[in-house]
Amino acid sequence: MTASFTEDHSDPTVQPVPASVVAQVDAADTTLHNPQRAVISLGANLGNRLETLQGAIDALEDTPGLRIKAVSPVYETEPWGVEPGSQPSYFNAVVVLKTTLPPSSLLERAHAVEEAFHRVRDERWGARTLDVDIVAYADVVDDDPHLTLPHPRAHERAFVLAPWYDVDPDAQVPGRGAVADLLDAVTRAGVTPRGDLELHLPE
Ligand code: A4P
Ligand code: MG
Repeated sequence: MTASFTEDHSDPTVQPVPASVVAQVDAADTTLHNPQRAVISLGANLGNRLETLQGAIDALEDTPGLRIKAVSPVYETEPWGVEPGSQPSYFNAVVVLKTTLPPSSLLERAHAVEEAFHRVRDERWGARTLDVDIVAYADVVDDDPHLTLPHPRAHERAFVLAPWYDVDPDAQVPGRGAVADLLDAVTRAGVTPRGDLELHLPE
C-alpha cells in the first residue's frame, strides 16, 4: 500500500474539507489533505462475475490515496432497465472507502479499473464485465453529467441500497434521505442475497 492515510480525527488541527471545496478540486493528480468517505457500487453480468468483482476491489485498494473500509455481501440481481431475459443476471456489491482523491480523480480511477476488466461501452445499460459507479462522495450533491453525485439512480435501486445498508445501516444518500428508508420504499424483487459467495478486503 503506497497511500499514507490519516483517520478523520487523528489530528485535531485538521478541519474537514467542505463539500463545496471538494467539488471544485478536479486536477487528476491532486489529493485532498483530509480523506473523504465515498461509496462505490460494483456490477458485473458477463464473464466470471465473482472473480471480476474481487479483482475490482483489489485494484481499487491498490490505488494510492484510497483505502477500502468495508465490502458488502454479494447479491445476484435481475438486469434493471432492459427487456427481461435479454441479459444475464448481475452480481452486485458495494464498497465503502476513504480517499484523498477528489471526485474527478476517483472517477478516472473507476474507469481505469473498468477498462482493466475489458469493459466495452457500446450501448447504454448494455451487458458488461464490470461497472464501477460512484454512488456517493462525502455529502457532495452535483448534477454535472460527467459525474453526478450522488449517483442519479442509486436511491431507487435495491441492488445498490441493499448491499449499502448491509455495510452501513445508518448511511444517508446525500439530498435523498436514509438508505434504510429508501430501501423500504423500493422493491427487492429480483435482488437475491448470495450468502454462499463472499468478497473480501484485500490482505
Ligand atoms: N457518470 C455520471 N455520474 C456518474 C457516477 N456517479 N458514477 C457518467 C459513475 N459514472 C458517472 O456511464 C456513463 C457515464 O456516466 C460515464 O462516462 C460517467 O462519466 P457508463 O458506465 O459508461 O455507462 P452505463 O453504466 O451503461 O450508463 P449509466 O447511465 O451510468 O448506467 P447505470 O445507471 O450505471 O446502470 N442492473 C442490475 N441488476 N445491476 C446493475 O449493476 N447496472 C446498470 C447500469 C443497468 N442495469 C443494472 C446494473
Ligand atoms: Mg456506470
